[in-house]
Amino acid sequence: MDEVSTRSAARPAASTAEDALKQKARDAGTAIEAAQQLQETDGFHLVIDALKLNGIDTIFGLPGIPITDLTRKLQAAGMRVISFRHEQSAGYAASIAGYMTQKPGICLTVSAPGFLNALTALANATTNCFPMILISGSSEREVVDLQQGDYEEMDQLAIAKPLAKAAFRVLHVEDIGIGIARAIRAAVSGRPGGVYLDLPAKVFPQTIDADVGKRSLIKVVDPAPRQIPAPDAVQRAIGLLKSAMRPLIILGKGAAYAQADADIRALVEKTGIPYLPMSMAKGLLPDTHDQSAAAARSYVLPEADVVMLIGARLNWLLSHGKGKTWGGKSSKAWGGQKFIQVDISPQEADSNVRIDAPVVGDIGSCVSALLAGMGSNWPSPPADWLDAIAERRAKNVAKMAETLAKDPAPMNFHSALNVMRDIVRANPDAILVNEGANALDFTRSIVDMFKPRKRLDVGTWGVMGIGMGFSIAAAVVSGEQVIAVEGDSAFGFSGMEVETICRYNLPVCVVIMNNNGVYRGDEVNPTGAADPSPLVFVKDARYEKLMEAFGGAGVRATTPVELREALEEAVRSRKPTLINAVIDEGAGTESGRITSLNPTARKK
Ligand code: ADP
Ligand code: TZD
Ligand code: MG
Repeated sequence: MDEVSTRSAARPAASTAEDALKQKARDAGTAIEAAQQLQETDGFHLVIDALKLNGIDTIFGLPGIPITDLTRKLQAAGMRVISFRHEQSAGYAASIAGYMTQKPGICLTVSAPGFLNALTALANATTNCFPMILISGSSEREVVDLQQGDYEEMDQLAIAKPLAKAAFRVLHVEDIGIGIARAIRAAVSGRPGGVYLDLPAKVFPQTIDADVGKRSLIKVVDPAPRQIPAPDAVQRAIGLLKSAMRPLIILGKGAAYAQADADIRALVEKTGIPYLPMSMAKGLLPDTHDQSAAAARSYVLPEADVVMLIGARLNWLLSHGKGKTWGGKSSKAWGGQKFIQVDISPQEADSNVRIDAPVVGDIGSCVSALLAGMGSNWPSPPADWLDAIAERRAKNVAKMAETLAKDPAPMNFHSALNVMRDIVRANPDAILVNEGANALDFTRSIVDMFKPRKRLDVGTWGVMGIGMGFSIAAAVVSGEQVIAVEGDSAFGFSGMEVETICRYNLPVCVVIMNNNGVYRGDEVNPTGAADPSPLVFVKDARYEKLMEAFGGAGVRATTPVELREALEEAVRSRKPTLINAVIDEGAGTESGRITSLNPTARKK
């Protein structure tokens, strides 16, 4: 349908009064005036109105054909438009905004290359169950489909489909409302994920009668409906948990996402069961909680007899629920545990090992049903189990304290992160973004979190490049201080966004754990030729000058004292800051904690 017929089809019969107005406007000379008099709207405005109607107030994107004017008009309409230097960062920002707020984070890009740049973030959002909508402008369908070589030609919908939870395209202005409603529902209902919405250039300037346009918009009612678990499933889970001699609870980022913080804490405390937080579930209960078994992880996983997973998948991060980590005799053998899995996705159960008691529903509803079903006198777990954990925990904590107390020169991960740990304890509302290998693993194990959803990291894929996008979104969405602990390699993936941080004057302090390379900085080219090892970077790189280049504060810190001072000042001033923390280049290990997954490292 071409534009003219679309418009005439959508428009109600003109009244005589309208005809008169139209004539008058024509007489006045311009078509624009005629349109104004008739109160038409267009695709640009309907996209904006549809988003606003659904409570979307922030857009992460990067302008260009065909969405330049949309970014401008979004801002003019009072929305926050955060404009990035690379679409991948905008995409990561949108996805983590979605995780933090339970509203789909919106990323807006141009066609083909801009779309592709954001696609990694969309796929990562789907993988991590973050609700996000990637809206990309696209070229002329007729030309794209005949492959006639349009400007930035690409069949974006087809490419996005396998990487997104859902993908939609709007071809007519009157379908914008439906398109956005479907995208929102797909992103946030059930298991959240990344959704693609394709908006061809032609749709934006298409006009439609303003009233008709308004009526075409949908305010989505109950976008993420509660999913109540079946009572028998709840009873089955309670029965199994009650039979346990060595029970364990594992909290995942799905539990953090669900924002059922008080009930989750009540469940853990009422049962007295030790728990392990997955990386982004740290802080759901304070890491210093009595029942945290994090410091005894390698003891509790193989020893537990009944494990309740709440919003955590038995993927590689949990060694697939089997093998030696779980006390199995060989690398793929079941360790004998019985599993309860609380998850919104019915397909998640049995993905890796048998789930004896799946509880399917949203975590808020499931946890409150479990709490209700447990009644008031739940017996606490056997004392020998709790005592054994407490003993391991105390031993490991003491060992770690000893390591942290050392002050080697040059600084290592431990002595630097000992400072970070103090700063985060003193600022529990600050949001910690974290990526790298050693820089990630050491931070996760050393830096305690005290509040829910304060730790944002590389997630299910262990992807590098989330750093600045996550930091920017976290600061924009929450207004809180953000501290990004970055490997020097990890930082490089999104480093140019320090300009974005300065431009929006965000309270982000980037701390680069600078060990001159990927995992460590002391590798050499075995041939002796001039090219450096593929794993190392320029020695003593002055990353702090990058932040200074855009007006932020840059500090080079070579000792824990200097690092502490710089961090305290960053938090006090809330100024964009980059601290180049110089770490011993020989301090790290290959692949950090996941060396066993690295095929060549095992040969060594
Ligand atoms: P982690 O990496 O922390 O172990 P995962 O990303 O593997 O966590 O698992 C998160 C799980 O949480 C997913 O299986 C997802 O379906 C589930 N989930 C996400 N949101 C909810 C929710 N609101 N209610 C129930 N389950 C949820
Ligand atoms: N590319 C992407 C997108 N994600 C990845 N995870 C990798 C490459 C591989 N990779 C890791 O898994 S960690 C890492 C890379 C390149 C960087 C490690 O170096 P770092 O951290 O400087 O960030 P440490 O502290 O030196 O270990
Ligand atoms: Mg490094």
